[in-house]
Amino acid sequence: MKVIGADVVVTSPTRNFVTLKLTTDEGLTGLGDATLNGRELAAAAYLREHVAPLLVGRDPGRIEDTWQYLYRGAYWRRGPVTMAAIAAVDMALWDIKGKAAGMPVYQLLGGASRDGLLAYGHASGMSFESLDESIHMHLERGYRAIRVQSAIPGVRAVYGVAAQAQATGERYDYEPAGRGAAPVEEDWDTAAYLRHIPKVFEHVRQQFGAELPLLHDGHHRLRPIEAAKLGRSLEPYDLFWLEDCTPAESQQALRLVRRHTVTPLAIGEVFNAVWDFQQLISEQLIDYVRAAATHFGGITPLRKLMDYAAQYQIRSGFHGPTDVSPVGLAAQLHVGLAIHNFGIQEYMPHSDLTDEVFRQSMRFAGGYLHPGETPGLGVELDEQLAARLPYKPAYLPVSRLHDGTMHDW
Ligand code: KDG
Ligand code: MG
Repeated sequence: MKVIGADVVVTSPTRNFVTLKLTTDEGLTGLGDATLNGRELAAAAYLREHVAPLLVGRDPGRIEDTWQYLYRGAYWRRGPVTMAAIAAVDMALWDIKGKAAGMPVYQLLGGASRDGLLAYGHASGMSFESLDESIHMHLERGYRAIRVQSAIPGVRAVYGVAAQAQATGERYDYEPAGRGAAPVEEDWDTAAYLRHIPKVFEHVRQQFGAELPLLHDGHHRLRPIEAAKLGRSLEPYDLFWLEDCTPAESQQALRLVRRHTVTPLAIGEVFNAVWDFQQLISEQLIDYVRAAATHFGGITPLRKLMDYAAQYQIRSGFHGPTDVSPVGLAAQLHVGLAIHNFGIQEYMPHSDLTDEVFRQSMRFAGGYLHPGETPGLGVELDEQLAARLPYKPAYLPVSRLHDGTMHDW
């Protein structure tokens, strides 16, 4: 079999997605996700200009070799743009291999290690009351684990907190990336945040009891000693994890956090190679790996990363926001089902329009996800509909302190 076509589709059904479609001379096709929120066209150009021409004529069965060719052969290794492009190729090749074998990809990875993947949903609120409504709504939808984010008194807008939409009960695709030519500016106050968040979790535990797994995302905003303080102050509320408590690239910062708190830590949604995790895993500075197949070079390196993490009893918590496309989500569901050291899967449903563009075999029931039994990844792209929904510029917000200083968002 040979690859005869490599097409890049950029489409925007409520948000932007970059998808690679590979076509073979035997009529099989494969899909891969290269969506890089706020930098979509850079990933699309990298694929179109520098990767697609190299794929035509190649044997799609040689997944490892193609991955190494694109990674080692480029000289300029790593980085989110490069690794998202390689991820799309890798996923598309696994999709083709699954279709050729007549099996879902998880079967090619060793078969299922469990019946379904425990998922967590995103609850948030501007007040305790709206937060409670949002948690109730998620529980009614079947979620058995909940991420809790809250507005902070004195801070105008907090990233990850949906102002209204959540409590309406309607299908909702939280889109933090605002459409427009430039990012929206939000503000931030670390001291106010550190004072308020323990009160939020005290309230949620009082309302929802001791057993519901609760998670929280710090969005890389704290210095190590602040993160240590937060982790310690949240200990009475028994979090499943505290995510991205410090800017993730400073691996040694986590030593300090770890010395002061036993709140479990999850990190890595912005990482794109095993080297970003090396110290965190080998020194057991984290408990959960947050990588996404889309930003980590695809299924092949994600599987290897999890085998490395398994030696240190570190589990998966793959990044599953709505800017990971249904193709990227499917890729990590197949990995999560196959590995032994699965932990939890982030799951925010995509919009109805996104689900029309990407038809999925994936299902969510009773709090658990399953990639389905369709051969390959289990996602089909409606190219005609995708073509009618062109790219629109959209950016994540930026964040400033009250004196105007730029802060880690
Ligand atoms: O593109 C960035 C978002 O995917 C990210 O901010 C979402 O932090 C996030 C999460 O944990 O889902
Ligand atoms: Mg996060």
